[in-house]
Amino acid sequence: MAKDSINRREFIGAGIGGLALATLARSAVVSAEKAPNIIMIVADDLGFADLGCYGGEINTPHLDKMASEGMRFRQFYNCSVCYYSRAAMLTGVNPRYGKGNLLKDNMLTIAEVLKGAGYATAMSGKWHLGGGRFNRPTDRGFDEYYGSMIGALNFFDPTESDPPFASHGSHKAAFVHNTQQVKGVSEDYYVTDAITDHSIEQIKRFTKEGKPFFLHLAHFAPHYPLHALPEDIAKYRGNYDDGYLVLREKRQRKMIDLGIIDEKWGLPDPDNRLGNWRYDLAVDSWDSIEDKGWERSKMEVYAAMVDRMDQNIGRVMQTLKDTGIDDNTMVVFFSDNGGCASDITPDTPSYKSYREYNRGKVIGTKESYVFCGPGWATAQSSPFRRYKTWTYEGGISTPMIVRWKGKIRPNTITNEIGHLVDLFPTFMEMAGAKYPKEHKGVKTLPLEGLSLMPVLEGKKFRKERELGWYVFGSNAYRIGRWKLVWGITAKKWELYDMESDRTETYDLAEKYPKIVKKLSDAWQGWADRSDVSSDEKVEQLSRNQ
Ligand SMILES: [Ca+2]
Repeated sequence: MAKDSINRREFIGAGIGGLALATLARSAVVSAEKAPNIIMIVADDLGFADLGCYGGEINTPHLDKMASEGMRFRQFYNCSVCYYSRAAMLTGVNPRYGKGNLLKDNMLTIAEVLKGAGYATAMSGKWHLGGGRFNRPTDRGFDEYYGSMIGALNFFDPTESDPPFASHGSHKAAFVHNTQQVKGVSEDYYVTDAITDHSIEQIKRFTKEGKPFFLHLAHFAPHYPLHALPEDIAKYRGNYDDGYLVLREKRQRKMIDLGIIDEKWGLPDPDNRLGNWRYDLAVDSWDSIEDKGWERSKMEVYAAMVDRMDQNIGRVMQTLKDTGIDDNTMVVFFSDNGGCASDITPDTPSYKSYREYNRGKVIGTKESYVFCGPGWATAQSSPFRRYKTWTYEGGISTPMIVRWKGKIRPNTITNEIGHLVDLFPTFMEMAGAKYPKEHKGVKTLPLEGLSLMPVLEGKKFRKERELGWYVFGSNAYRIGRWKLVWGITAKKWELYDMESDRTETYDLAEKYPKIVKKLSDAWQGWADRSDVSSDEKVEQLSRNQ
Protein backbone atom coordinates (compact mmCIF):
# COMPACT_ATOMS: atom_id res chain seq x y z
CA MET A 1 0.00 0.00 0.00
CA ALA A 2 1.34 3.40 -0.98
CA LYS A 3 2.24 5.32 2.16
CA ASP A 4 1.45 8.69 0.58
CA SER A 5 -2.04 7.62 -0.42
CA ILE A 6 -2.78 6.41 3.12
CA ASN A 7 -1.61 9.71 4.47
CA ARG A 8 -3.71 11.66 2.04
CA ARG A 9 -6.80 9.60 2.69
CA GLU A 10 -6.37 9.84 6.45
CA PHE A 11 -5.81 13.55 6.09
CA ILE A 12 -8.95 14.04 4.02
CA GLY A 13 -10.86 11.54 6.14
CA ALA A 14 -10.15 13.66 9.22
CA GLY A 15 -12.44 16.24 7.64
CA ILE A 16 -10.40 19.26 8.61
CA GLY A 17 -10.38 22.29 6.40
CA GLY A 18 -13.37 21.36 4.19
CA LEU A 19 -13.27 23.10 0.84
CA ALA A 20 -9.56 23.99 0.77
CA LEU A 21 -8.61 20.36 1.32
CA ALA A 22 -11.04 19.09 -1.30
CA THR A 23 -9.44 21.47 -3.81
CA LEU A 24 -5.97 20.29 -2.90
CA ALA A 25 -6.95 16.67 -3.34
CA ARG A 26 -8.53 17.35 -6.71
CA SER A 27 -5.55 19.22 -8.09
CA ALA A 28 -3.32 16.36 -7.00
CA VAL A 29 -5.51 13.96 -8.99
CA VAL A 30 -5.52 16.21 -12.08
CA SER A 31 -1.74 16.44 -12.16
CA ALA A 32 -1.54 12.71 -11.49
CA GLU A 33 -3.59 12.03 -14.61
CA LYS A 34 -1.11 13.90 -16.73
CA ALA A 35 2.05 12.20 -15.45
CA PRO A 36 2.71 9.10 -17.57
CA ASN A 37 2.81 5.67 -16.00
CA ILE A 38 5.95 3.62 -16.52
CA ILE A 39 6.17 -0.16 -16.80
CA MET A 40 9.65 -1.65 -16.97
CA ILE A 41 9.63 -5.32 -17.99
CA VAL A 42 12.86 -7.29 -17.95
CA ALA A 43 13.51 -10.80 -19.19
CA ASP A 44 16.26 -12.89 -17.62
CA ASP A 45 18.96 -14.38 -19.91
CA LEU A 46 16.94 -13.78 -23.10
CA GLY A 47 19.20 -13.61 -26.16
CA PHE A 48 19.33 -10.81 -28.72
CA ALA A 49 17.69 -12.96 -31.40
CA ASP A 50 14.90 -14.78 -29.53
CA LEU A 51 11.87 -12.56 -30.13
CA GLY A 52 9.94 -12.68 -33.40
CA CYS A 53 10.47 -8.94 -33.90
CA TYR A 54 14.24 -9.45 -33.49
CA GLY A 55 14.55 -12.39 -35.89
CA GLY A 56 13.57 -15.34 -33.69
CA GLU A 57 11.12 -18.11 -34.59
CA ILE A 58 9.64 -18.26 -31.06
CA ASN A 59 5.99 -17.19 -31.03
CA THR A 60 5.98 -13.75 -29.36
CA PRO A 61 2.94 -11.95 -30.85
CA HIS A 62 2.49 -9.55 -27.92
CA LEU A 63 6.06 -8.29 -27.86
CA ASP A 64 5.98 -8.12 -31.67
CA LYS A 65 2.84 -5.98 -31.45
CA MET A 66 4.49 -3.78 -28.84
CA ALA A 67 7.39 -3.32 -31.29
CA SER A 68 5.06 -2.53 -34.18
CA GLU A 69 3.42 0.16 -32.07
CA GLY A 70 6.69 1.54 -30.73
CA MET A 71 10.44 1.64 -31.20
CA ARG A 72 13.09 -1.07 -31.38
CA PHE A 73 16.76 -0.40 -30.66
CA ARG A 74 19.44 -2.14 -32.71
CA GLN A 75 22.22 -1.18 -30.29
CA PHE A 76 20.98 -1.31 -26.72
CA TYR A 77 23.33 -2.61 -24.05
CA ASN A 78 23.14 -4.29 -20.66
CA CYS A 79 25.92 -5.31 -18.26
CA SER A 80 26.15 -8.99 -19.32
CA VAL A 81 25.07 -10.58 -16.02
CA CYS A 82 21.92 -10.49 -13.90
CA TYR A 83 22.91 -8.47 -10.85
CA TYR A 84 25.14 -5.93 -12.59
CA SER A 85 22.37 -5.18 -15.06
CA ARG A 86 19.79 -4.88 -12.31
CA ALA A 87 22.04 -2.51 -10.36
CA ALA A 88 22.60 -0.35 -13.47
CA MET A 89 18.97 -0.18 -14.53
CA LEU A 90 17.72 0.65 -11.05
CA THR A 91 20.41 3.13 -9.96
CA GLY A 92 21.32 4.89 -13.23
CA VAL A 93 25.04 4.39 -12.58
CA ASN A 94 27.38 1.62 -13.63
CA PRO A 95 27.82 -0.97 -10.88
CA ARG A 96 30.61 -0.49 -8.36
CA TYR A 97 32.26 -3.86 -8.89
CA GLY A 98 34.27 -4.13 -5.69
CA LYS A 99 33.22 -5.34 -2.27
CA GLY A 100 29.80 -5.15 -0.65
CA ASN A 101 26.22 -4.91 -1.85
CA LEU A 102 25.70 -3.32 -5.26
CA LEU A 103 23.15 -0.88 -3.84
CA LYS A 104 25.42 1.57 -2.04
CA ASP A 105 24.42 4.36 0.31
CA ASN A 106 25.45 6.95 -2.28
CA MET A 107 23.05 5.52 -4.87
CA LEU A 108 19.30 5.98 -5.20
CA THR A 109 16.96 3.65 -7.02
CA ILE A 110 14.65 4.99 -9.71
CA ALA A 111 11.76 3.78 -7.54
CA GLU A 112 12.94 6.02 -4.67
CA VAL A 113 13.21 9.04 -6.94
CA LEU A 114 9.85 8.47 -8.69
CA LYS A 115 8.21 7.90 -5.33
CA GLY A 116 9.52 11.29 -4.30
CA ALA A 117 7.84 12.74 -7.39
CA GLY A 118 4.43 11.39 -6.32
CA TYR A 119 4.51 8.02 -8.08
CA ALA A 120 3.11 4.82 -6.63
CA THR A 121 5.65 2.02 -7.03
CA ALA A 122 5.50 -1.76 -7.20
CA MET A 123 7.68 -4.64 -8.26
CA SER A 124 7.06 -8.29 -9.14
CA GLY A 125 9.67 -10.96 -9.74
CA LYS A 126 13.43 -11.23 -9.56
CA TRP A 127 15.37 -8.78 -7.41
CA HIS A 128 18.85 -10.34 -7.08
CA LEU A 129 20.36 -7.36 -5.25
CA GLY A 130 20.51 -8.84 -1.78
CA GLY A 131 17.89 -9.87 0.73
CA GLY A 132 19.18 -8.26 3.91
CA ARG A 133 17.53 -5.36 5.75
CA PHE A 134 18.05 -2.03 3.93
CA ASN A 135 18.48 -3.72 0.55
CA ARG A 136 15.18 -5.43 -0.14
CA PRO A 137 12.84 -3.97 -2.78
CA THR A 138 10.60 -2.50 -0.07
CA ASP A 139 13.66 -0.86 1.54
CA ARG A 140 14.69 0.70 -1.77
CA GLY A 141 11.60 2.53 -3.00
CA PHE A 142 9.06 -0.14 -3.92
CA ASP A 143 5.83 0.18 -1.93
CA GLU A 144 4.78 -3.31 -2.95
CA TYR A 145 6.83 -6.38 -3.83
CA TYR A 146 6.01 -9.95 -4.65
CA GLY A 147 8.65 -12.35 -5.86
CA SER A 148 11.90 -14.01 -5.01
CA MET A 149 14.95 -11.94 -4.21
CA ILE A 150 17.16 -14.79 -5.42
CA GLY A 151 18.85 -15.24 -8.84
CA ALA A 152 17.29 -18.52 -9.99
CA LEU A 153 14.46 -20.73 -8.75
CA ASN A 154 12.15 -23.63 -9.45
CA PHE A 155 9.43 -22.12 -11.67
CA PHE A 156 6.79 -24.45 -10.25
CA ASP A 157 7.68 -23.82 -6.61
CA PRO A 158 9.97 -20.95 -5.57
CA THR A 159 10.30 -22.41 -2.05
CA GLU A 160 11.93 -25.57 -3.42
CA SER A 161 15.62 -26.08 -2.61
CA ASP A 162 18.24 -26.27 -5.35
CA PRO A 163 19.84 -29.53 -6.37
CA PRO A 164 23.40 -29.89 -4.99
CA PHE A 165 25.08 -28.84 -8.27
CA ALA A 166 23.29 -25.46 -8.49
CA SER A 167 23.11 -23.64 -5.19
CA HIS A 168 21.60 -20.15 -5.10
CA GLY A 169 21.00 -19.77 -1.36
CA SER A 170 17.91 -20.08 0.79
CA HIS A 171 14.83 -20.10 -1.43
CA LYS A 172 12.43 -20.21 1.49
CA ALA A 173 13.70 -16.94 2.95
CA ALA A 174 13.95 -15.17 -0.39
CA PHE A 175 10.38 -15.78 -1.63
CA VAL A 176 8.30 -12.97 -0.13
CA HIS A 177 5.33 -10.70 -0.40
CA ASN A 178 6.77 -7.40 0.77
CA THR A 179 8.84 -8.61 3.73
CA GLN A 180 6.68 -11.60 4.64
CA GLN A 181 7.79 -15.06 3.57
CA VAL A 182 5.41 -16.86 1.23
CA LYS A 183 5.12 -20.27 2.82
CA GLY A 184 3.81 -22.41 -0.04
CA VAL A 185 2.21 -22.39 -3.47
CA SER A 186 -0.71 -24.13 -5.16
CA GLU A 187 -0.31 -27.30 -7.29
CA ASP A 188 -0.77 -25.39 -10.55
CA TYR A 189 1.67 -22.60 -9.66
CA TYR A 190 3.99 -21.23 -12.34
CA VAL A 191 6.07 -18.23 -11.42
CA THR A 192 5.79 -16.37 -14.76
CA ASP A 193 1.99 -16.39 -14.38
CA ALA A 194 2.08 -15.55 -10.66
CA ILE A 195 4.30 -12.49 -10.89
CA THR A 196 2.17 -11.22 -13.78
CA ASP A 197 -1.00 -11.71 -11.69
CA HIS A 198 0.58 -9.54 -9.01
CA SER A 199 1.54 -6.87 -11.55
CA ILE A 200 -2.00 -6.79 -12.94
CA GLU A 201 -3.45 -6.43 -9.44
CA GLN A 202 -1.15 -3.47 -8.85
CA ILE A 203 -2.11 -1.77 -12.13
CA LYS A 204 -5.78 -2.09 -11.21
CA ARG A 205 -5.17 -0.72 -7.73
CA PHE A 206 -3.06 2.20 -8.97
CA THR A 207 -5.73 3.09 -11.53
CA LYS A 208 -8.39 3.10 -8.82
CA GLU A 209 -6.23 5.30 -6.61
CA GLY A 210 -5.62 7.71 -9.50
CA LYS A 211 -1.87 7.96 -8.94
CA PRO A 212 0.76 7.75 -11.66
CA PHE A 213 2.79 4.62 -11.16
CA PHE A 214 6.10 2.91 -11.77
CA LEU A 215 5.78 -0.86 -12.12
CA HIS A 216 8.77 -3.13 -12.45
CA LEU A 217 8.00 -6.62 -13.74
CA ALA A 218 11.17 -8.71 -13.55
CA HIS A 219 10.67 -12.10 -15.18
CA PHE A 220 12.73 -15.12 -14.18
CA ALA A 221 12.15 -16.54 -17.66
CA PRO A 222 13.98 -17.87 -19.59
CA HIS A 223 16.82 -18.25 -17.03
CA TYR A 224 17.67 -21.84 -16.05
CA PRO A 225 16.39 -24.21 -14.78
CA LEU A 226 14.51 -25.00 -17.98
CA HIS A 227 10.98 -25.27 -16.61
CA ALA A 228 7.88 -24.83 -18.76
CA LEU A 229 4.26 -25.90 -19.01
CA PRO A 230 3.55 -29.00 -21.16
CA GLU A 231 1.04 -27.19 -23.41
CA ASP A 232 3.66 -24.55 -24.24
CA ILE A 233 6.43 -27.10 -24.81
CA ALA A 234 4.17 -29.08 -27.17
CA LYS A 235 4.16 -26.13 -29.61
CA TYR A 236 7.93 -26.39 -30.08
CA ARG A 237 8.51 -30.16 -30.31
CA GLY A 238 10.55 -30.92 -33.40
CA ASN A 239 11.43 -27.28 -34.12
CA TYR A 240 15.10 -27.54 -33.22
CA ASP A 241 16.13 -30.87 -34.73
CA ASP A 242 18.74 -29.25 -37.00
CA GLY A 243 20.85 -27.94 -34.13
CA TYR A 244 22.38 -24.70 -32.95
CA LEU A 245 24.28 -23.50 -35.96
CA VAL A 246 21.41 -23.96 -38.42
CA LEU A 247 19.17 -22.02 -36.04
CA ARG A 248 21.81 -19.32 -35.69
CA GLU A 249 21.99 -18.85 -39.46
CA LYS A 250 18.21 -18.88 -39.90
CA ARG A 251 17.91 -16.16 -37.31
CA GLN A 252 20.70 -14.13 -38.89
CA ARG A 253 18.87 -14.12 -42.23
CA LYS A 254 15.59 -13.02 -40.68
CA MET A 255 17.35 -10.31 -38.67
CA ILE A 256 18.83 -8.91 -41.88
CA ASP A 257 15.37 -8.94 -43.52
CA LEU A 258 13.88 -7.12 -40.53
CA GLY A 259 16.59 -4.44 -40.54
CA ILE A 260 17.86 -5.42 -37.06
CA ILE A 261 21.39 -6.24 -38.28
CA ASP A 262 23.49 -5.46 -41.36
CA GLU A 263 24.13 -7.96 -44.12
CA LYS A 264 27.75 -6.83 -44.42
CA TRP A 265 28.59 -8.15 -40.97
CA GLY A 266 29.93 -11.67 -41.11
CA LEU A 267 28.80 -14.63 -39.06
CA PRO A 268 31.91 -15.74 -37.16
CA ASP A 269 32.34 -19.35 -36.15
CA PRO A 270 31.43 -19.91 -32.50
CA ASP A 271 34.23 -18.64 -30.29
CA ASN A 272 35.84 -21.82 -28.98
CA ARG A 273 38.99 -20.27 -27.50
CA LEU A 274 39.17 -22.05 -24.17
CA GLY A 275 40.88 -21.06 -20.94
CA ASN A 276 40.55 -21.56 -17.24
CA TRP A 277 37.19 -19.84 -17.13
CA ARG A 278 33.85 -21.36 -16.25
CA TYR A 279 32.00 -19.72 -19.13
CA ASP A 280 34.33 -20.34 -22.07
CA LEU A 281 32.61 -23.50 -23.16
CA ALA A 282 33.09 -25.04 -26.59
CA VAL A 283 30.23 -25.26 -29.06
CA ASP A 284 30.42 -28.79 -30.46
CA SER A 285 29.29 -29.59 -33.97
CA TRP A 286 25.71 -30.92 -34.08
CA ASP A 287 26.87 -34.07 -35.87
CA SER A 288 29.14 -34.91 -32.95
CA ILE A 289 26.31 -34.75 -30.39
CA GLU A 290 25.39 -38.26 -29.30
CA ASP A 291 22.28 -37.52 -27.28
CA LYS A 292 20.48 -35.19 -29.70
CA GLY A 293 17.14 -35.79 -27.96
CA TRP A 294 18.51 -34.33 -24.72
CA GLU A 295 20.05 -31.37 -26.57
CA ARG A 296 17.09 -30.39 -28.73
CA SER A 297 14.53 -30.64 -25.94
CA LYS A 298 16.49 -27.97 -24.03
CA MET A 299 15.72 -25.41 -26.73
CA GLU A 300 12.11 -26.60 -27.03
CA VAL A 301 11.60 -25.90 -23.34
CA TYR A 302 13.49 -22.60 -23.51
CA ALA A 303 11.21 -21.47 -26.37
CA ALA A 304 8.17 -22.46 -24.32
CA MET A 305 9.41 -20.30 -21.42
CA VAL A 306 9.74 -17.30 -23.72
CA ASP A 307 6.33 -18.03 -25.25
CA ARG A 308 4.73 -18.09 -21.79
CA MET A 309 6.40 -14.82 -20.84
CA ASP A 310 5.00 -13.25 -24.00
CA GLN A 311 1.48 -14.55 -23.25
CA ASN A 312 1.72 -12.90 -19.85
CA ILE A 313 2.98 -9.62 -21.29
CA GLY A 314 -0.14 -9.78 -23.48
CA ARG A 315 -2.23 -9.92 -20.30
CA VAL A 316 -0.47 -6.82 -18.94
CA MET A 317 -1.09 -4.95 -22.21
CA GLN A 318 -4.75 -5.97 -22.14
CA THR A 319 -5.04 -4.65 -18.57
CA LEU A 320 -3.79 -1.25 -19.75
CA LYS A 321 -6.60 -1.19 -22.31
CA ASP A 322 -9.22 -2.43 -19.83
CA THR A 323 -8.29 0.21 -17.26
CA GLY A 324 -8.22 3.00 -19.86
CA ILE A 325 -4.57 3.97 -19.28
CA ASP A 326 -3.13 2.54 -22.49
CA ASP A 327 -2.38 5.96 -23.99
CA ASN A 328 -0.67 7.35 -20.93
CA THR A 329 1.62 4.44 -20.09
CA MET A 330 5.12 3.85 -21.38
CA VAL A 331 6.16 0.20 -21.51
CA VAL A 332 9.78 -0.82 -21.95
CA PHE A 333 11.03 -4.35 -22.46
CA PHE A 334 14.61 -5.66 -22.51
CA SER A 335 16.85 -8.48 -21.30
CA ASP A 336 19.47 -8.29 -18.54
CA ASN A 337 22.13 -10.18 -20.55
CA GLY A 338 22.62 -12.41 -23.58
CA GLY A 339 21.81 -16.11 -23.88
CA CYS A 340 23.24 -18.19 -21.03
CA ALA A 341 25.88 -20.83 -21.75
CA SER A 342 25.94 -22.21 -18.20
CA ASP A 343 26.35 -25.92 -18.34
CA ILE A 344 27.69 -28.88 -16.46
CA THR A 345 29.99 -30.63 -18.90
CA PRO A 346 31.62 -34.07 -18.66
CA ASP A 347 34.86 -32.48 -17.39
CA THR A 348 33.03 -30.77 -14.49
CA PRO A 349 33.22 -32.53 -11.09
CA SER A 350 29.45 -32.32 -10.59
CA TYR A 351 28.63 -33.82 -14.02
CA LYS A 352 27.78 -37.25 -12.65
CA SER A 353 25.44 -35.84 -10.03
CA TYR A 354 23.82 -33.54 -12.67
CA ARG A 355 23.06 -36.38 -15.07
CA GLU A 356 22.01 -38.67 -12.22
CA TYR A 357 19.60 -36.03 -10.90
CA ASN A 358 17.92 -35.73 -14.31
CA ARG A 359 17.94 -39.42 -15.18
CA GLY A 360 14.52 -40.61 -16.37
CA LYS A 361 13.04 -37.12 -16.03
CA VAL A 362 11.46 -35.08 -18.80
CA ILE A 363 13.27 -31.76 -19.35
CA GLY A 364 10.94 -28.93 -18.44
CA THR A 365 9.13 -30.66 -15.57
CA LYS A 366 9.29 -29.51 -11.97
CA GLU A 367 11.53 -32.46 -11.05
CA SER A 368 14.15 -31.72 -13.73
CA TYR A 369 16.96 -29.15 -13.51
CA VAL A 370 18.70 -28.54 -16.84
CA PHE A 371 20.78 -25.77 -18.45
CA CYS A 372 20.78 -24.67 -22.10
CA GLY A 373 24.56 -24.80 -22.62
CA PRO A 374 26.84 -22.91 -25.01
CA GLY A 375 25.42 -24.18 -28.33
CA TRP A 376 21.93 -22.83 -27.81
CA ALA A 377 23.27 -19.72 -26.03
CA THR A 378 25.24 -18.92 -29.19
CA ALA A 379 22.09 -19.31 -31.32
CA GLN A 380 20.08 -17.21 -28.84
CA SER A 381 22.60 -14.39 -29.24
CA SER A 382 22.82 -14.72 -33.04
CA PRO A 383 24.72 -13.36 -34.95
CA PHE A 384 27.09 -12.14 -32.28
CA ARG A 385 30.16 -13.54 -30.59
CA ARG A 386 29.77 -15.27 -27.20
CA TYR A 387 26.94 -14.86 -24.66
CA LYS A 388 26.21 -13.95 -21.01
CA THR A 389 29.27 -13.03 -18.85
CA TRP A 390 31.24 -11.84 -21.90
CA THR A 391 31.78 -8.30 -23.13
CA TYR A 392 31.54 -9.30 -26.79
CA GLU A 393 28.28 -8.27 -28.40
CA GLY A 394 26.57 -11.61 -27.64
CA GLY A 395 26.87 -10.90 -23.90
CA ILE A 396 25.89 -7.25 -23.71
CA SER A 397 23.37 -6.72 -26.55
CA THR A 398 19.67 -6.83 -25.73
CA PRO A 399 16.46 -6.43 -27.64
CA MET A 400 14.91 -3.17 -26.45
CA ILE A 401 11.32 -2.22 -27.18
CA VAL A 402 9.73 1.03 -26.04
CA ARG A 403 6.04 1.62 -26.56
CA TRP A 404 4.38 4.91 -25.70
CA LYS A 405 1.32 5.54 -27.79
CA GLY A 406 1.00 8.98 -29.30
CA LYS A 407 4.60 9.84 -28.36
CA ILE A 408 6.72 7.35 -30.33
CA ARG A 409 6.23 6.90 -34.06
CA PRO A 410 4.95 3.33 -34.56
CA ASN A 411 7.17 0.57 -35.95
CA THR A 412 10.43 2.48 -35.84
CA ILE A 413 13.91 1.03 -35.50
CA THR A 414 16.70 3.23 -34.16
CA ASN A 415 20.43 2.79 -34.61
CA GLU A 416 21.24 5.10 -31.66
CA ILE A 417 23.35 3.52 -28.93
CA GLY A 418 21.59 3.07 -25.59
CA HIS A 419 22.45 1.46 -22.24
CA LEU A 420 20.51 0.43 -19.14
CA VAL A 421 21.87 3.45 -17.23
CA ASP A 422 19.83 5.63 -19.64
CA LEU A 423 16.52 4.43 -18.21
CA PHE A 424 16.85 6.38 -14.95
CA PRO A 425 17.23 9.84 -16.56
CA THR A 426 14.53 8.96 -19.11
CA PHE A 427 11.99 8.07 -16.45
CA MET A 428 12.94 11.11 -14.39
CA GLU A 429 12.34 13.38 -17.35
CA MET A 430 8.94 11.79 -17.95
CA ALA A 431 7.95 12.25 -14.33
CA GLY A 432 9.42 15.72 -13.97
CA ALA A 433 11.50 14.35 -11.09
CA LYS A 434 14.78 15.75 -9.81
CA TYR A 435 17.83 13.75 -8.77
CA PRO A 436 18.87 14.72 -5.28
CA LYS A 437 22.53 15.67 -4.77
CA GLU A 438 22.34 14.28 -1.28
CA HIS A 439 20.36 11.46 0.27
CA LYS A 440 20.14 10.78 4.02
CA GLY A 441 23.20 12.96 4.54
CA VAL A 442 25.31 11.13 1.91
CA LYS A 443 26.44 12.79 -1.32
CA THR A 444 24.90 10.84 -4.21
CA LEU A 445 26.85 9.56 -7.21
CA PRO A 446 25.96 11.51 -10.35
CA LEU A 447 23.87 9.64 -12.93
CA GLU A 448 25.93 8.15 -15.75
CA GLY A 449 23.37 7.74 -18.56
CA LEU A 450 21.56 10.01 -20.98
CA SER A 451 17.80 10.50 -21.27
CA LEU A 452 16.50 8.50 -24.23
CA MET A 453 13.79 11.09 -24.82
CA PRO A 454 15.37 12.68 -27.95
CA VAL A 455 15.79 9.22 -29.49
CA LEU A 456 12.20 8.29 -28.69
CA GLU A 457 11.16 11.50 -30.46
CA GLY A 458 13.04 10.33 -33.56
CA LYS A 459 16.16 12.47 -33.05
CA LYS A 460 19.79 11.58 -32.36
CA PHE A 461 21.83 12.01 -29.20
CA ARG A 462 23.69 15.27 -29.31
CA LYS A 463 26.97 13.71 -28.29
CA GLU A 464 28.90 10.60 -29.20
CA ARG A 465 28.23 7.70 -26.83
CA GLU A 466 31.00 6.45 -24.56
CA LEU A 467 30.30 3.27 -22.64
CA GLY A 468 32.37 0.93 -20.49
CA TRP A 469 31.97 -2.69 -19.42
CA TYR A 470 33.58 -5.04 -16.96
CA VAL A 471 32.44 -8.50 -15.99
CA PHE A 472 34.57 -11.08 -14.18
CA GLY A 473 37.83 -10.10 -15.88
CA SER A 474 36.40 -9.32 -19.34
CA ASN A 475 36.42 -5.65 -20.34
CA ALA A 476 35.14 -3.43 -23.12
CA TYR A 477 34.92 0.21 -24.03
CA ARG A 478 32.98 1.82 -26.84
CA ILE A 479 33.34 5.31 -28.28
CA GLY A 480 31.07 5.87 -31.26
CA ARG A 481 31.92 3.31 -33.94
CA TRP A 482 34.95 1.82 -32.13
CA LYS A 483 34.83 -0.93 -29.55
CA LEU A 484 37.76 -2.27 -27.60
CA VAL A 485 37.35 -5.74 -26.02
CA TRP A 486 39.48 -7.69 -23.57
CA GLY A 487 38.25 -11.28 -23.38
CA ILE A 488 39.26 -13.15 -20.23
CA THR A 489 40.49 -16.05 -22.38
CA ALA A 490 42.36 -14.11 -25.11
CA LYS A 491 43.84 -11.72 -22.49
CA LYS A 492 44.63 -8.93 -24.95
CA TRP A 493 42.87 -5.89 -26.32
CA GLU A 494 40.97 -6.45 -29.57
CA LEU A 495 39.59 -3.56 -31.59
CA TYR A 496 36.47 -3.73 -33.72
CA ASP A 497 34.69 -1.30 -36.00
CA MET A 498 31.04 -1.63 -34.98
CA GLU A 499 29.80 -0.01 -38.17
CA SER A 500 31.41 -2.45 -40.58
CA ASP A 501 31.84 -5.45 -38.25
CA ARG A 502 29.52 -5.65 -35.27
CA THR A 503 29.96 -9.41 -35.15
CA GLU A 504 33.56 -8.76 -34.04
CA THR A 505 35.21 -10.86 -36.73
CA TYR A 506 38.17 -8.64 -37.76
CA ASP A 507 40.47 -7.51 -34.97
CA LEU A 508 41.97 -4.14 -35.98
CA ALA A 509 44.13 -3.62 -32.85
CA GLU A 510 47.45 -3.95 -34.67
CA LYS A 511 46.33 -1.68 -37.48
CA TYR A 512 45.17 1.18 -35.22
CA PRO A 513 47.40 1.31 -32.10
CA LYS A 514 46.48 4.95 -31.38
CA ILE A 515 42.78 4.12 -31.19
CA VAL A 516 43.61 1.17 -28.91
CA LYS A 517 45.58 3.53 -26.65
CA LYS A 518 42.77 6.10 -26.54
CA LEU A 519 40.09 3.55 -25.73
CA SER A 520 42.19 1.54 -23.25
CA ASP A 521 43.05 4.73 -21.35
CA ALA A 522 39.38 5.67 -21.33
CA TRP A 523 38.49 2.18 -20.07
CA GLN A 524 41.04 2.46 -17.26
CA GLY A 525 39.52 5.75 -16.10
CA TRP A 526 36.05 4.24 -16.22
CA ALA A 527 37.27 1.11 -14.38
CA ASP A 528 38.86 3.23 -11.62
CA ARG A 529 35.58 5.08 -11.12
CA SER A 530 33.71 1.76 -11.12
CA ASP A 531 35.90 0.13 -8.46
CA VAL A 532 36.93 -2.71 -10.78
CA SER A 533 40.34 -3.41 -9.28
CA SER A 534 38.93 -4.59 -5.96
CA ASP A 535 36.69 -7.23 -7.54
CA GLU A 536 37.45 -10.68 -6.14
CA LYS A 537 34.96 -12.76 -8.06
CA VAL A 538 37.13 -13.70 -11.04
CA GLU A 539 39.25 -16.19 -9.14
CA GLN A 540 36.19 -17.71 -7.48
CA LEU A 541 34.64 -18.39 -10.88
CA SER A 542 37.60 -20.09 -12.48
CA ARG A 543 37.22 -23.65 -13.66
CA ASN A 544 39.41 -24.98 -10.83
CA GLN A 545 36.86 -24.10 -8.18
CA1 LIG B 1 20.25 -12.73 -16.37
